[in-house]
Amino acid sequence: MQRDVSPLERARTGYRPRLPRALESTTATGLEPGDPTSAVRDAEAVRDRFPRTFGRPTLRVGPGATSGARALTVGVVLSGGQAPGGHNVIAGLFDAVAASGDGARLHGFLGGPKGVFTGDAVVLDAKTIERFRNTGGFDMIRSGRDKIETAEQLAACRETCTRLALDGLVVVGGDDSNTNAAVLAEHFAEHDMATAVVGVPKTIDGDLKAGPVEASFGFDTATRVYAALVGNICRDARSAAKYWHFIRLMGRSASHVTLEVALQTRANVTLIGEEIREQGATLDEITNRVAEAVRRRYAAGRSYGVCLVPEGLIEFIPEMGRLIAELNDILAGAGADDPATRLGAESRALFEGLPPAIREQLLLDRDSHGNVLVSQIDTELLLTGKVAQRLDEWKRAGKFDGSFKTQNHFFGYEGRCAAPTDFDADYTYGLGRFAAALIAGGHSGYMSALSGLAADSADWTPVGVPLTSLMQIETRKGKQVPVIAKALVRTDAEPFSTFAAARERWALEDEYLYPGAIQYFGPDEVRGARTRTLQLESGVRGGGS
Ligand code: FBP
Repeated sequence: MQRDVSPLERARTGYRPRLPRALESTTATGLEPGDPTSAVRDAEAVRDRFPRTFGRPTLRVGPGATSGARALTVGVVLSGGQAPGGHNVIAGLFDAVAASGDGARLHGFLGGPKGVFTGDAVVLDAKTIERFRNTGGFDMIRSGRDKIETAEQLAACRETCTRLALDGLVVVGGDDSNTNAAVLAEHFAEHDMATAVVGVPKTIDGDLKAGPVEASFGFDTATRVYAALVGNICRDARSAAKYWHFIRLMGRSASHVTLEVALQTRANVTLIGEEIREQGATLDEITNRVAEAVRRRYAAGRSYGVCLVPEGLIEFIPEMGRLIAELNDILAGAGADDPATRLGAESRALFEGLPPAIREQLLLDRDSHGNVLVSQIDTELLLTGKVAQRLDEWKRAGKFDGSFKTQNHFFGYEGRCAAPTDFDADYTYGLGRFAAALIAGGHSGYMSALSGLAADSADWTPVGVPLTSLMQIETRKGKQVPVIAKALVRTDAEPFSTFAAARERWALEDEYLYPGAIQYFGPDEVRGARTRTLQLESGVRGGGS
């Protein structure tokens, strides 16, 4: 039965994503190698782990070169958290695969990486793809957070790809999932498999970027959803003039989402985890900073405000970060009945001083990559509790005589499945098309990337980026392993400096911007605006969003 769709969804499925000129010839695109690559850091150790796929050159579309099109059979898997545009990666891939010749086929693995090792897949046909063009969500084939790591799982993936005679497997995921893709590419190379493994950079967190990979898809749409909501809250705060709103924003171990939303809305106080780590600021110091902003605004006649908190803040506070790292190692080991008893003295004292709810949340199961689930930790509540305590102390000392009434929010899931903006719709469609070109050329262990994203989409440059070139060694589950490096907010880069130069003013005055809802129709400069982060990183200054 045909499902009912909203008028917007119906209108939006008719949108035709704009392709970079370089990709107009679909899979017949020939690719030319650049210089060999290394790794972000720890090159020798990364080479040892990836002897067959390390050091490959980047690939760019060459003038007139063709790769010799043949009918392709490809599999695609969506991995990790949802991000707007996933369906368009599949649509771009589908169109390129379908154009490669009669008998071409696209398999969609169901429920994330587990679908690959259990061989759970469906053939994606034109009718299915049509229904999902330009829609948000990953519900076409769903996602999952399983990791492909054991020898059995790797062998099962090999078996699946051989059985389906895949020319390529496209892994759409974040840093951890693309690390998985690199492992799979190396394993397939070791076994002389014909399946090329290609990654696509996905995550609303915005922390999968390096060199030619300028942004992960989904960041644009998700931050616009959050900014619209935060803008509305800023206006409510100013209208009612009685609440401080504390808003935790998704982004896991990076504060890009929070920084972007601050730049789009000019909320009064924004905490950036990376700066806090650099400063070595303690929870007590952070509490003082926020309480001081409350006190100063009250003195200026404003007993309201908006404070943005990155969900990963807790890991950036040095003493909390140490505590979480210790807990991660303890929980990764077997038979920890009461993990708190195994903490070192300093961490144990800190742990015991935390509110019971936070203690429980810190002990929740880790994800399959060994990460703490920061989305489950109510950091904004921890902070409002501490700030309220501090203001009470100041009241008793005669330093503050105002009121501090709070509202707490957590924005994350609200933005991950929104219909992609024009930017994300175009970007993801192009990434899917280019992934097919990499497969047609037999290039395994590559990430599909489009560069020059601040420019018009017709001018974007496709680049094949070796996955190993994005790697470094990190400790995971107590072991040293090569992983794709997370790009954190850089306090010496333009997006942060722009924010830092204005934050004193934003804290005291009401300079709020109200970005409003995402526009899918209307003037180009509204529909096609780039995030402030992308603009500032690309050297475009000035203007609000
Ligand atoms: P990815 O890194 O997999 O894209 O996930 C992003 C994210 O939305 C984080 O911002 C958040 O902490 C996490 O997923 C939540 O995970 P879950 O969906 O499993 O609750």
